[in-house]
Amino acid sequence: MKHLTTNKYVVSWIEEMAAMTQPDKIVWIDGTEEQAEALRAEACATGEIIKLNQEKLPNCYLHRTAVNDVARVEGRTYICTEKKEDAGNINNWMAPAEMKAKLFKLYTGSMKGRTMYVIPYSMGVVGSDFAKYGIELTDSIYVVLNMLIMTRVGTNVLEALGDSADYIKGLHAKADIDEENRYITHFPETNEIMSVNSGYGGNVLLGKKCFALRIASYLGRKEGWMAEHMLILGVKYPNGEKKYITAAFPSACGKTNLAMLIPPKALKAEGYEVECVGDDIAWLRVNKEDGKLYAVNPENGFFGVAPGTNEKSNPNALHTCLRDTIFTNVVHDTKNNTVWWEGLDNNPPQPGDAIDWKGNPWDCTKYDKKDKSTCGAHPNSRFTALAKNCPCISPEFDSLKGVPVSAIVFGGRRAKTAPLVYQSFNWQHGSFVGSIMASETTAAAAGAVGVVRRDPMAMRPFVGYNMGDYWKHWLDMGKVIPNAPKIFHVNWFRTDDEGHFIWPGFGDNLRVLLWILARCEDKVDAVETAIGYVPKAEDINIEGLEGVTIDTIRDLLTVDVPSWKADVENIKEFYAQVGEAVPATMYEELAALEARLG
Ligand code: GTP
Ligand code: SPV
Ligand code: MN
Repeated sequence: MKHLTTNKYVVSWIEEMAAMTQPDKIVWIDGTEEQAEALRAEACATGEIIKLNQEKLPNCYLHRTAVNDVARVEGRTYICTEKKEDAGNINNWMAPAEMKAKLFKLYTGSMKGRTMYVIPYSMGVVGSDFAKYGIELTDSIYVVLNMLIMTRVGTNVLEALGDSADYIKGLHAKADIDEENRYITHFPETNEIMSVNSGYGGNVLLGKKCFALRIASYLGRKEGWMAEHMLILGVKYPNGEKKYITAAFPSACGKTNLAMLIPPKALKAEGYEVECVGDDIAWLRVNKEDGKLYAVNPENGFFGVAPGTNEKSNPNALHTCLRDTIFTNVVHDTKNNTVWWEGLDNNPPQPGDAIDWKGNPWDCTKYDKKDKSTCGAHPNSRFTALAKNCPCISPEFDSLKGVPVSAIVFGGRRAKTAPLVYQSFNWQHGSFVGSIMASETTAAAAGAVGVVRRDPMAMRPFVGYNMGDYWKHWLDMGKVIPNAPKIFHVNWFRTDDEGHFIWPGFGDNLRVLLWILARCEDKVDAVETAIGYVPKAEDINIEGLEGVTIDTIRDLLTVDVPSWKADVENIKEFYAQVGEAVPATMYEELAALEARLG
């Protein structure tokens, strides 16, 4: 076997993994277009992917996963540290030796008759201070093609790594796609990720949630930086000035949509623009020169939710995935050889011309909004698309030092309780606001949908160590950022008594972002409430907004004291569950909130 590197740590690890999985051959991924094209052709020949209409959707493909394998599996995701308390009560834990013994059985011989692909990749711009390197071994061409979009892949990564042992080892084997033996496991103390029996997104694209959040959050605490489930966007003012915001919302709660928003007409006319730096993950470091927190997006593409994406809700995302895209689990329109999903438009492919996400003929006339089993596209179907194809991608996307963050925004999907927007009193209180975040669950993870659960900093499924220690890291970071961002909380999802969203959302969310940025510069007043600073209703610009009056805004901004009191009780239970590692400061903030609520 000829390896693309002489790095002895890399070579010996690959040989060890190959001895266990026993592939027929090993192929290095070099990042060239020729190799990618050959792999696409091979995957088309086996039916693993379908080549779509190349006139309408150049270089686009469709893939369907196994029916039992359509989302992240939190119940089968493990943090394997030597001591259980280092993983904490919120993560699943198993001792490394025990987990490895279990995995050894599942991996042994799993690649017989298959090819093992070796993917050298970088999270962040190769050679930048932020960048971290990884190698993923996989027996899935689909994974290779996705990684080529989502990360920076190629021989330059190996050159940058040199002889160093400082890289993240990732092993993925499809095995039998057996849910009973599916494991997504992390060994933060030895920089290893091992995934088996899945072929879906976040379970197998190991650079994403496994590395850039779970392992990176662990490294961030050790090294004094942060890895967060956050979008990064820039707001360009009519005078040309730019301000950057990061926002943490749980899975399928609006990061991609906010990151690429198109300003409403009235604001566009004034000259406002929004630029996207990232839609899912932010790595944050303190800049020594100006003492501000700087953010980079370590990814190279978007793995975005398809359903609901349309010309009105998110035209930028739609245009991003018109070329060089892999669609997963959407409807195949066989007449046009294109794709469709719920919420794209009102012209679904007709019976006879439509194949659903499971690969069966689909009858759109039988579609019933309330019955998920009638969907053509899976609710968690996705597009994998290149960031550079996004019409509003920021010129700072490839920046080596990142962008300075003015505001950090937390947000969840909550029908009641959380107002449209509020500002925390300071960093410490803001960290507390993050720790008590709650949101209704979505199709992004296996399990029930629509159940409110606490999802601190939108990181509940992604913290690679003890949740309480993670909160302590947040509090500690506040002490070492001289010019720290201000921290806010938003909720686009408040509903009326009939269950309709009150706030129009999407592009109109810019109206809220402008209030947030005005607060960061002390340009606007606010009302102090028990939970934080809330806008004066007249300070949210509603010019040109149909159906929304100042009374609607007042309603959206109310702090409902009884429901907050009920929430406090639920927070106490959650803190008890997180356990001993919860910093005393968080309990002080909780007591202070309770006192202010009266
Ligand atoms: P992950 O990729 O899973 O981390 O999710 P994400 O946070 O990027 O979610 P995304 O932007 O893809 O949003 C998913 C869902 O939220 C879709 O169903 C959207 O239609 C809906 N959504 C996004 N923004 C808004 C909004 O402002 N208002 C309302 N009502 N729905 C929204
Ligand atoms: C999420 O679930 O938050 C995602 C999709 O962004 S996945 O990559 O599958 O985790
Ligand atoms: Mn995500």
